[in-house]
Amino acid sequence: MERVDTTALREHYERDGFYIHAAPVLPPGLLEQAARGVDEVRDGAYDTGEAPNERLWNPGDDPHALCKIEQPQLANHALREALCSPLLGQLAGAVTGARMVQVWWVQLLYKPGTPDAVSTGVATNVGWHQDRAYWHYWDEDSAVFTAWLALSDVTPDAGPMVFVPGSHRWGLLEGSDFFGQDPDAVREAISIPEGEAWCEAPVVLPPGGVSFHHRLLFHGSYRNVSNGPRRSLAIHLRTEESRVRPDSWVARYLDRPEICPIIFAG
Ligand SMILES: O=C(O)CCC(=O)C(=O)O
Repeated sequence: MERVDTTALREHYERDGFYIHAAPVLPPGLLEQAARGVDEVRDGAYDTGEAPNERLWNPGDDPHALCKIEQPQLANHALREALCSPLLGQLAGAVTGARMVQVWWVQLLYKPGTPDAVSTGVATNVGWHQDRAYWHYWDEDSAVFTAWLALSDVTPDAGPMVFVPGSHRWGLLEGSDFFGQDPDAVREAISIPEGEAWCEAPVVLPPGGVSFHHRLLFHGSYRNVSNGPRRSLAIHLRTEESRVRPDSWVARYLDRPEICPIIFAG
């Protein structure tokens, strides 16, 4: 396994609110199976016999629209295996300095290539948001964060995630809008603190590359204008410094290690 310079990673993550590991964390065979797994789950084929938690796109819906599926690893063996990549766990431990890191939720995000979007009229942006704005079921200071795993080549024209470096230090602000399709309007509704600047850093990744981002970091993504789909998993993680509300819908999966594996134990 690759050696990880934990100090440098952590400094980078704490300073910018994210860290990008632009080299595959999965071996080629598993990468190929996981990419196929994304397509199968999107098509409604579940090799585990279990359905995902929720799907916001179904076969027969507009093929140009963003496809978001909750807990896809319930439905696919290769996606379960991908979550357990030892390097993914090691990096997650390194960026946070945690003793333990566990997967608590996964979102499949399939953003079709729409080079001709003017004629299709479909918007597939992900609006600017802070993840924490949606995560009320975790106690206030819980150390929850995200690893975003690319399962296709996320080139600059493929609608990569875009981070706003340093915005994790602005606190939790009003205005997050994951489904907002007008990036300028969403940004204008956010009160950027005095003396801070809004800068955008696209996260270009090869297949198998991964980025980690802080729960308060503003991020979103523009349209995929390439010719192929952008396949990814947003893998939501927690450290030992987190407490979930026991009655929440998230808590019910935490005791299933094949769905919410512990990927790092330092
Ligand atoms: O895939 C995207 O463009 C956005 C994903 C996201 O919001 C996240 O991983 O927190």
